[in-house]
This record gives sequence, C-alpha cells and structure tokens, in this order.
Amino acid sequence: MRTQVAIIGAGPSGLLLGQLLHKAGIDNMILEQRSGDYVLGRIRAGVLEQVAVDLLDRAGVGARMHAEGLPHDGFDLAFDGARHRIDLHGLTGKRVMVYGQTEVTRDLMDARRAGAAVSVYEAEHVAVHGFDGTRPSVEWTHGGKRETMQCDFIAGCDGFHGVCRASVPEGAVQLHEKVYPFGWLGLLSDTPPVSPELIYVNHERGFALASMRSKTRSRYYVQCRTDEHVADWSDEMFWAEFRRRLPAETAERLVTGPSIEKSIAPLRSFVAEPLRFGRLFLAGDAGHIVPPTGAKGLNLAATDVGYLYEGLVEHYRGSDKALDAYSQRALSRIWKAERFSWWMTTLMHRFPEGGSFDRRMQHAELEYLIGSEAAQRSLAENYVGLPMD
Ligand code: FAS
Ligand code: PHB
Repeated sequence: MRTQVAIIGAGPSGLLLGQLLHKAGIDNMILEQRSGDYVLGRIRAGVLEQVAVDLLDRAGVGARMHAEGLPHDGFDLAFDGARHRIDLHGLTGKRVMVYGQTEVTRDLMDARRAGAAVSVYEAEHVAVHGFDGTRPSVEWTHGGKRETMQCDFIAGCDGFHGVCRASVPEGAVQLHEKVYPFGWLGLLSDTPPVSPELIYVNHERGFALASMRSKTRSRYYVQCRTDEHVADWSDEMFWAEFRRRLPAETAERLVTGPSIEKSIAPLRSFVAEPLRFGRLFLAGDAGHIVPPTGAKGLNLAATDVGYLYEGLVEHYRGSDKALDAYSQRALSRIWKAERFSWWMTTLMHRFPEGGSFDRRMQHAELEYLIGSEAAQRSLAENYVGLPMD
C-alpha cells in the first residue's frame, strides 16, 4: 500500500490538510485512533480568525460556516462589575467568525467522505518509521490486522498526546512549556447566549467566559482548580458560580438550563522546536498548545496546515523552498500567538499564588487598556489574527 502523504490524526489539522491536498490532486490517507463520533463529541474551540475562514473556503468547506456562523465585530472585557467593549472591526477593519470546532470538523469529514479520500478510523497502535530517510512508512492495526503503508511524507496532526512527536529522537526536539495553576470548566447548553458578543471576565473569584455556538446554544466557562473534577460540579453549582462572576446587570439576563456537555480543560503553553524532522512534519496541537483565553488553538492549527500545504504542493511541482521554510515560518507565527495567549491568560485569571501586587498589576493593565486606543488596537489585531506572511 502506498500514498504520497500519510496524515496521522483526524482532528481539524489532519482533516483540513487532507482536504486541501485532495483538492490539489495529492494522494493522502488519514489514520485516526478514535471513531468519527468520538472526534465529533469533543467540544473545543469556538472562534475562527479570517485566515482560518479563508483556508476553510479554499478547502471548499465554507458554505455552512457562512450560512450558520456568527460574524462578530467585537467582544467585552468585564471587571469591577462593568463591561467594556473592544471594537475589533473599528480598530482593525477585521472581524472573527463564531463557529464551533465540532462543526468545522463535521464539514471537513463530510467533504472527505464525498471526495472518496481514504480515512481509517479506529486505527490502533499507529507507528511511524524511516522519516529520517527518503522512504518513510506508517504501520497500524485495524480489525486485528497489522497494516503497513509506504509514503513520501508523514504529517503529524495527532495532537498533544500523539505518537509522532513522541517518535522523534529526544535530542532532536526542544520542548518549551508553562503549565498554569488552574483549568477551565466548560458547559454547553441549549439556552440563548447571555450577550450577543463574547464576554471575558476578570473576577476576584476567578475568570469566566460567556461564549456561544449559535443564537440558541451557549458555551460558558469558569476558571477552576487543577484538582477539581467534572463530577464535583453539578449544573446548579456551575450556574451559581457563573452568575456570581458576571456583572450584575448581565447576570440578571442569564438563562440557565441543563448541560449538554461539561468538561474541564487544563491550561498550558507549549511549543516543540523544530516542527520538521526529515520527512515528518508536526502541525497543530502536535507541535504547540496555547491556553484557550486568546482563542488561538484551532486557528494556529489552520495556519500551520496552510504553510505545510503550500510546501507539499510546491514539492510535487519540483521545488522544496517552501517545505524547507515550513518550520521557521510556522514557528514565527506560533510564538506570537503563544505570547498573546499567555498575556491574555495572565491578565484575566486569578493566580492562587499571586499576591496583592500581582492583582494591582492586572487592574492597572485593565484600566490602561480601556483608556487607550493604542492598547486596544494591539489587543484587537492579535485577537482577529496576525496576517499569514
Ligand atoms: P486534535 O487534538 O484536535 O486532534 C488530534 C487527533 O489525533 C485526535 O482526533 C486524536 O484522536 C488523534 N490521535 C492522537 N494520537 C493518535 C495516534 N497515536 N494515532 C492516530 N490518531 C491519533 N482551542 C480554542 O481555540 N478554544 C478553545 O476553547 C479550546 N478548547 C480546548 C479544550 C480541550 C480539552 C482541548 C484538548 C483543546 C482545546 N482547544 C481550544 C484547542 C483545540 O481546539 C486544538 O487547538 C485543536 O483541536 C487542534 O486540532 P488538531 O491539531 O487537529 O489536534
Ligand atoms: C469557545 O467558544 O469555546 C471559546 C471562545 C473564545 C475563547 C475560548 C473558547 O477564547
């Protein structure tokens, strides 16, 4: 069995790369360890930058996103019981698209099925070999049978816990990591969003975020301790805590209801350098993780894929210039998004070990931010997404 590009992982990174390559006539196969339903059941990101929207359009999967997605021109920062709007469109001329990662994944899966490209779900014990030479191969077990496939390249789109980065010799990769002393408890409910735009809250009890998936489905988060478990939080407890952290006049408008999904996500900043190891390339969460505060995780995955796709297309046209530049180009953008996500996380969360001086620094930065158009423009241009070079 042979393909040109073996893609490990059928999350947004793997599916988007597969779809772009398929449209360019480059043969590829996706190996995913879980079932399609399991992948769709993971509730994650909610905000797309324009560059990600453009890549999904280029992949031919943007129709439902434009029909059902919610273009947003701004969001609110809330602290000291008051809300302050950051006018993204007024400050940058750009907006973001609120459209859940689940829907992005579903659109990509539907397109892949329609295009008859090969995907193997529930592929167990995936192994990658020979990527330091010119004849890489991948192995997996499916239905109790061990399979092997030769390929030209391997795209490691298998997320933070995947096999690809773990298969790189230890001395060949440098890891940079910061783990935050808190997590996010997220709740999904079929209730109308408390506000037409997102609200990021800095509260003495902890961070909260009011987001959404549609005009009838809300996605809310509260900062929680790292030793807490979802079972510790009844719906009633979540709603009471979320309401406490919202400004009073907003809390009065909160419509509560039963949770459809509840989960706790740990927060970390992480980057692997470089992102290329011979014929193996890391893209998306396999190469980096950001705390979700800046809504960058899914968007960084999309732009990694954009760079890698350009490199692979050029390779098959006879030039390796873009492929050789992949790691450096992607990392330049990744580090800027890491910085913004770290900055926004540090600004908005309650640090258990932080003292009164740290809290005064947060407050001073928030006060400066709402009083300075220059500071708001800096936030806005990072939030809507820096241009792909
Ligand atoms: P993914 O992790 O999505 O996909 C990797 C795929 O590879 C998975 O399907 C996995 O099953 C598969 N895989 C792993 N190991 C394998 C192996 N050995 N063999 C075969 N397949 C294998 N980002 C935001 O912007 N906002 C958010 O609110 C947000 N919330 C998040 C909550 C959680 C719990 C997590 C983990 C992430 C969150 N993110 C958020 C970030 C998230 O959206 C990622 O950026 C996005 O899923 C990245 O997509 P992929 O790179 O495709 O990785
Ligand atoms: C979400 O809707 O899940 C979401 C939105 C913005 C963020 C993080 C998560 O910064």
